[in-house]
Amino acid sequence: MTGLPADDLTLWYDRPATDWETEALPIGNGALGAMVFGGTDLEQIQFNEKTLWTGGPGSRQGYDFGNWTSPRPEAISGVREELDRAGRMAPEEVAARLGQPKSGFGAYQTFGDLWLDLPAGSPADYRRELSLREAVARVGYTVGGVRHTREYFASHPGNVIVGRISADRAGAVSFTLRCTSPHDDKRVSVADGRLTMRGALADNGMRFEAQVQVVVEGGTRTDGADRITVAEADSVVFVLSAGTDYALAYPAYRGEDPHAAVTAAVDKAVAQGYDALRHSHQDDCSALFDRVELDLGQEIPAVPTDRLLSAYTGGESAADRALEALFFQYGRYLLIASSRAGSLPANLQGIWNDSTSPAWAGDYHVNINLQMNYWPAEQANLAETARPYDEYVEAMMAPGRRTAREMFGAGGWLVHNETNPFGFTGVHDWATAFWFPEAAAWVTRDLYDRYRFSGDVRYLRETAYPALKGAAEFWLDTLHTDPRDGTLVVSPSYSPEHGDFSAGASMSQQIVWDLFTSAAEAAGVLEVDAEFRTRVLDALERLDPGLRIGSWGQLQEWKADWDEPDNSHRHVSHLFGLHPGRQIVAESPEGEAAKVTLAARGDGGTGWSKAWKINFWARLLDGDHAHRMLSELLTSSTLDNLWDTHPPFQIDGNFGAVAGIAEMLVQSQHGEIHVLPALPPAWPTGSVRGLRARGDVTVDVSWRDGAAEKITLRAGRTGEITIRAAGQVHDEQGDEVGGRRSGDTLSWDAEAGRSYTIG
Ligand code: FUC
Repeated sequence: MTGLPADDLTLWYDRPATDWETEALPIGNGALGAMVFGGTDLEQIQFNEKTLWTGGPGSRQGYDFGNWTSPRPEAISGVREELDRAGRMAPEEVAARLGQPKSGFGAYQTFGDLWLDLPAGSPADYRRELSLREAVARVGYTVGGVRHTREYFASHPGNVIVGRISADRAGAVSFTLRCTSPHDDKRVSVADGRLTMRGALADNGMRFEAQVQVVVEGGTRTDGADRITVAEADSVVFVLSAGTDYALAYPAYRGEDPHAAVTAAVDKAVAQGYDALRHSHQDDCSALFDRVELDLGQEIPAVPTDRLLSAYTGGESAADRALEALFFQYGRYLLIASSRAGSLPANLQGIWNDSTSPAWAGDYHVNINLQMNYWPAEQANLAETARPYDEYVEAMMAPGRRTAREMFGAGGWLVHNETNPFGFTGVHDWATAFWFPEAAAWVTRDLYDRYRFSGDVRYLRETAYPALKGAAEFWLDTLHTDPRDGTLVVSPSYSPEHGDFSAGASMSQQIVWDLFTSAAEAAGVLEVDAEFRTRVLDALERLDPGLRIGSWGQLQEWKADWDEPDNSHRHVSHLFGLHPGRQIVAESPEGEAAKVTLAARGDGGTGWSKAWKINFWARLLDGDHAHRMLSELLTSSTLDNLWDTHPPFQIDGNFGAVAGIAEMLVQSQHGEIHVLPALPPAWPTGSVRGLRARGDVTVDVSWRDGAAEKITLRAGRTGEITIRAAGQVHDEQGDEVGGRRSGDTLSWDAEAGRSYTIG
């Protein structure tokens, strides 16, 4: 119907959205985001600019980066001594000693809404869609024999949101465009078809500005005081850009007034014209999105996406495969749309937020959520989308050093449980979520992992290593000798959002193990800091590794065996070493214990928790259970617009699921490439092209009846590749390459730019 393009990578619906969270469709370019409703007499386009935040320096509440507002010289050592003595402490008791009320943390803000008041009519043949390949949202319907079409996209090269309103009859486009915002201190003005909304947030004085230029073809345009009316045009294009005076720069976090940049973006886009903008947008998105193709044997039925979702059971139908493949590619689309160089990383809602007080402030939780957002970046061949994460981590080091010094008297840097765009590296006083000094170690080991994927030594030297080294220095200064057994432990230590405080909770230990392992490797690769490397390796030897098998065969969450078999807490923190870490190997005693733990925790949880469990089961080489978790996520934690829900909407589950699916198909965390490590029976036949493995290798594989048919590896750099596979390796000419076999792995010397087939 409707003459609008359809393929299996399009979300579509047969009625307008009425609900922002569950129905509207997201577009974005990393800095700007919008949610399209597709109404027929009133169109709503809610929009965001990623840096518009209350809080931080200048906040009315007062802001000190979460650092203690008065010194507490013995506070941490006092808790440590108490833990040495008593073994455990209630979180409330620790929070009373180490926490403090949050002040000036702020929240991510909606920017505003663009409205199109349209002529009333009785629409027929309605269709609203989001094409992932084109990164375009469309609305189409017929009124009185005239087909009306609207098309929206968010251009990264142009830093604008573009809309085109058209009809298949000349002179049939009429509407009034206006802009609203919940922020009080603002002015709206109109001149020469350009609407400007400008103001400053009452809380922190952050300046913001949006401009929308309306360009008509045919008909008339009339500028009102705060709106623009178009009558009887053939088609209309609008171009919107927005910005703030935020800058990711400690300590003031302010830069230039946004007026000049917003004006320039809109002027330039208008001068380019619609077709040029659309082409450059398509080139930009295709260059990222088209790198990966996933075929699970899907056949997309001709039903709207909400019905595809409600019919989904995770069974054997080709329609279920279609939803899974769509969900995978949608996650990739969302990462491209919410994380591009030049802005902040994707927050808890990516970039999309219609509120002035979103859940958890729409912030950057670093006890898993921000990290999860970036799990797919490398594996799903979108490395560029992780630049904002890298820059954000780098920018956290300056405030994090101050927190390390003032709270712990330590060198290096840290960040706790959650943070904002203003370097909040200290604490608050929510007892079960205020203490997580391991977060810096976790985010920096992610940077090192990025190096493991790309092999880019310059990135390692300039970006990953300084952050890694600073995080390691903090822990070298801060680890505590456990009087019970002489091992080095984190103390006070708290397994995220669960149980009591203790010394040496498993996640704390596993994160520090990963950090030290990565830091020592990195110093070795770079041939720098020999003395530091020796200190790290010595500490690693004394470190309690956080891997204990408990009384019921479980991997223990704490150093003492406190786990309860009927506990189903959503955080399975003590499996960090299994995923995203690399400390736990499947089919080892710890791997088996991880299975016992996971089975006890069950398949429930919030959206992100289910997404994590896809990754866990994939790493345990249990494709069936990994697939079951994907099904759980789709049947009970996915909204009609295929957004993940905690509830409410939280984007980490979308990204965690992409990573999980990738983990089912290709793994490489243990120094060898493992193709189809966790292929579920539900996916007997299929293919994937373009997944990435560590060592700068791109993997294509097709499979039939559950077994690999053809594996092709493309080497990005010259060096040894090791794969766990039977058979031999051949080059593009079909000649056998001298492979070295060791057990079930095969290694050979690959040359940059060449492809190799295995079989
Ligand atoms: C962590 C989780 C919650 C939620 C929040 C944003 O604290 O435990 O479930 O995802 O982050």
